[in-house]
Amino acid sequence: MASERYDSCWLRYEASIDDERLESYRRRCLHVYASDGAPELGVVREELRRGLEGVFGREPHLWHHPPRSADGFLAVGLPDEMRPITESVDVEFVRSLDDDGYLIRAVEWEESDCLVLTAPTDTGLVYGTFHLLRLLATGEPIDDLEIVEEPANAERIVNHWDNPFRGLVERGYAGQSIFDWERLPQLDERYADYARLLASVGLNGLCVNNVNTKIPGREGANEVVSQQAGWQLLESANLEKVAALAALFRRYGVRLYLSVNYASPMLIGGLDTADPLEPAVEEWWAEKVAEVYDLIPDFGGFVVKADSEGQTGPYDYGRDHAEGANVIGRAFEPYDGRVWWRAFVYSDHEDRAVQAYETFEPLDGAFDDNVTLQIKNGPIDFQQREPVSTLFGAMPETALGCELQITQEYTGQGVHACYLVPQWKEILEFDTHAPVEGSRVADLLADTPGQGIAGVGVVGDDPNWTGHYLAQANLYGFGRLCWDPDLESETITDEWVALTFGTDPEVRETVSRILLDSWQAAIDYHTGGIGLIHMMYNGETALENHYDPSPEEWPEYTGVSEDGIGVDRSSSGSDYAGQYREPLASRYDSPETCPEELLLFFHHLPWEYELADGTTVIQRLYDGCFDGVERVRVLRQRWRSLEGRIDERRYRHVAERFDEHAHQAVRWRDTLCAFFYEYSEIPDEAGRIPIEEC
Ligand code: GCV
Repeated sequence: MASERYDSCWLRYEASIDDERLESYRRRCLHVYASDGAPELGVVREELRRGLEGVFGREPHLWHHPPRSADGFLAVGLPDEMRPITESVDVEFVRSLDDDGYLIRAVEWEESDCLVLTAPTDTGLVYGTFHLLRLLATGEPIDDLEIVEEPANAERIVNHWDNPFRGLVERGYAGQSIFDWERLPQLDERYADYARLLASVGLNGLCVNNVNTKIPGREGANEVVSQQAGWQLLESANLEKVAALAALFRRYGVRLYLSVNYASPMLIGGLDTADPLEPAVEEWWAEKVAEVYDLIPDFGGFVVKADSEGQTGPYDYGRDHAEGANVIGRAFEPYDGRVWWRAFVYSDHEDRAVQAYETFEPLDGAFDDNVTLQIKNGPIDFQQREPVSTLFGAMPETALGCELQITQEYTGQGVHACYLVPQWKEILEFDTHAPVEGSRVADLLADTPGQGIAGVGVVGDDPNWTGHYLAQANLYGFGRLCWDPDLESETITDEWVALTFGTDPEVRETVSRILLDSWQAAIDYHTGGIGLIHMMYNGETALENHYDPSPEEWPEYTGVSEDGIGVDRSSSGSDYAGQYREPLASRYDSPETCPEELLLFFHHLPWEYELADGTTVIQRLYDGCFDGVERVRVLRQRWRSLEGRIDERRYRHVAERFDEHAHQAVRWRDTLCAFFYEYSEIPDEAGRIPIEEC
C-alpha cells in the first residue's frame, strides 16, 4: 500500500518469524508457480509478490512452469491446470466446492516439499491467497497444511453511506468519502487497496452510496445535499463512473451495488409516477437495469430504503412493500443480481420496536426470488445492545439479509474504542427457535444464494481508514464473521492483532483483551447495563449528533417516570415480546425470566424492584454506569502499558483517543446518574454521585 499516504492495516506482512519456521516457508513458498490467465490471477501474483517479499525480505521467484532448481514451491491455480496440482488433489472435489471456496494442502511432489493452493474459480484463488499470506504473516506452521474453506454466507457486503459528489459520509467518522465521483472514472490507487482489504477478509460486495439517496423536504444547506446525493448515480452519464469502479473491484471478487431512490422513474426517467403497479414504471426499471448490466455484467444489485425517514416508497402510491420491491426485483430476473430491500420502516407509533414485524411478517412469501429483505440486527437502530429482531425466523419464505453497523454511530463514533465482534457473535448465535430450537440467526442466513450479511461501512479518507485506529478491527472482524460466523471472537481478534501489531506475545495478549472487553464497557456507561437504549443527544441539524448524552430527550425510549424506568414491551404493553417464538416470548414476557441485560428493554419496573441478587434497579443502574467508567480506565491503562512496545505514532494516536474516551465515559456516567436520580430521588448507596453538581 502507499504507506506514506495511508495505513496498510492488516496487510502489513511484517512478520518476525523464527529461523526454523522461516526455513519451512522458504522451502515451500520462496518459489511460486502461479497461473496468470484471468485478471484475478494478476491480483494473486501481485499479492503473493507483496506478501512473500514482506515475509522473506526479498522478492519471491514467480514462475510460469514448475521451477526446477528450487527445493520446493507453491503452486497456485485451478485444479486441472497444472500437474503439481492435478496430481496432488481430487480435481472433482475441488470443482465441487463453492465458487468462492479453496483448498490449500502441503504435499510432496516429485520429491519436493510443496504447497498447492487451488479453487474451482479464480476468485477462490484470490481468497485462498489471502488466507495463506495470513498464515505466513502470523508465523503459523505450514508443513502439514490441509485447509478446505467455503464461505458460510453467499452475500458478504459492505454498505457505504457515502453521499456522492459531496464527499460526505453519513455516520462515517473517518473523514470524507474515499470515492471521488468528480474524478471518476479516473481511478485512485486507494480504491485497489480498499478492494484488497475487503477481499482479504472474504467480503464480496460493496454498495458505494448512502441509502438516503435524497433528503426531501429539508430546507437550507440540506437542499444542496439533496440535489447532489446518490440518486444521481443511476443517471446514464454517471454509470460509467460506477462501471470503472466495478471493473477494479471485480478483480478482487467484489461486486458493486448501488443504493437507489424509489422515485428514480421520476427523478431520472421523467415519468410522473413511481407507482410500482404502473406498467411504464415497470418498463423503466427493466430498461435501467438492462443498461446497468450492459456496462457492469456482474453487477450485484440495488439497495433500497423506502418509506423510511423521508424516503419515497410504495406507501406513497397505496402499495405494500412486496409490490414495491417486486417491480424492481423483476427487472433483475434475467441477471444474477437482486434488490436488497431494507426493513427499516417505522413511523409515529407508540412503540417503534413492533413496526418492522407488523409491516413485513404478513408479507412472507410475497417477495419475488430476486428480493432480499435486509433487516437491522435489532428492532430499533444499532443501539449498544438490543434484542435480536423478531423478523429473523418469522419469514421462512423470504430471502433474508442481516444488517449490522460497522461504523460506531451509537458506540462512541471515531473516539471510543468499541470492538463489535462480540456483539455480532451474540446476534448471529441467537437461537430464534424457528422452526425449532437450535435455529440460530447464522443458520437462517447461511448457505442460501441471495442471503447473507450487510455491514454499514466504516471507511473514510483518514490515513488510518477508520478514524480510530482500533476500529480497523471491526472491519476485519466483520469480514471474517461473514465468511465464518462460527469463528470465535478470540480467534478473530488474535489474528487481527498479530497481523496489525506483530506477534510479540505481550502486545498480542494486551491488545486482544482491550478489544474484547471494550463492548461491555460501552454498554455500561452508555446505558447502565440492564437494557436501556437511545439516550444520546439528537440536535436539530440534518445529521443528528448521536454521540453526546441526553437521556431526557427520549422519554418514549427509556420509559422514565417517577415510579420507575424501562419500556413495557411485554403482553401488558406493546407486546414486542409476543412477536418471538416460544419459549422466547414467555421468557422475555416476565421480568422474572427476562435476561437482565435486556430487562428494561422489555419491562417498565419500579426503581426499587429487586434483581436476582437483591440489588435494586436504581442501584444497578448507578453501579453499571460507574463500572463502565472503571472498565474504560482499565482499557486505557492496558494500552499505556504498551508504550515502547509498538511504534510511537500508533501508540500516541490510540493513547490520545483513550484519554478522550475516558473523559466522555465520565460525562455519560454523570449525566445518566443525574437523570436517574432526578426521577427516582433515590441516592446512590455508595455516595459516589455529587448530584448537586450535575
Ligand atoms: C442512513 C439511523 C441513522 C441514519 C441512517 C438510518 C438508516 O436513523 O441515524 O443516519 O440513515 O438509521 O439506517 O437508514
